[in-house]
Amino acid sequence: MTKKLEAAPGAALYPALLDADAQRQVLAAVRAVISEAPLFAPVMPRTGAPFSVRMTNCGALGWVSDREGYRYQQNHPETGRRWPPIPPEILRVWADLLPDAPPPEACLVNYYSGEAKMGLHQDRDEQNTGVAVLSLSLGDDARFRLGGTTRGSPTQAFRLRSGDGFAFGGPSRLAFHGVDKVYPGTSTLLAEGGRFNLTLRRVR
Ligand code: MD3
Ligand code: FE
Repeated sequence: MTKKLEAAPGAALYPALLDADAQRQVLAAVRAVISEAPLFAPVMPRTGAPFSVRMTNCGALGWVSDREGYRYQQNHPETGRRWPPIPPEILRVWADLLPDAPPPEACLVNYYSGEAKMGLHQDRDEQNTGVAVLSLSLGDDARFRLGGTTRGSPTQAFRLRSGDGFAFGGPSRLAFHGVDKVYPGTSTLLAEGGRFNLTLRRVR
């Protein structure tokens, strides 16, 4: 039923994975997470330079970045409270696409305003890179860039739309990737505009 495109070895794009109703349900769940665990403004290790995205997390572990470094931790950096659980609507998507994987421990929520972007990087703060990462996009379109496992390798660009899913396993799990830009005004899902990206991961 769900269309699946092999973007690269181990990288599967699921265009329009979530229909409009499912997007609204997942968005409502994300809003509830943010009300418990507010978006925070991460900064780069050492320099303290701000990210242009704001973030929060749900799940047993959340990814944070501050002057001390990048890491997973059990508590919100500002409230000190545990992250809220991953909502069932979001866990269901993981179980549907990755039926053989153990449940995710971390769900990073990134919010991109109109000007936000994310430079090319690898996700390697997880001890367990044998399980795929699952990304869900909500709101305005974005230009997503996917490279290979070395910084110099050629890259491909994909336009990610609200409701799209993308799973990165196998050799793509350690691929360089980033978000070049968002396209403001391309979705009406978020009243405030911009884009949410949810990234579900196994950490340990
Ligand atoms: C490929 N987020 O949070 S999602 C991140 O749209 C991150 O917010 C971007 O990169 C975003 O680390 C990209 C797509 C994505 C997420 C994780 C990956 C691609 C990936 C992990 C490994 C390889
Ligand atoms: Fe990443």
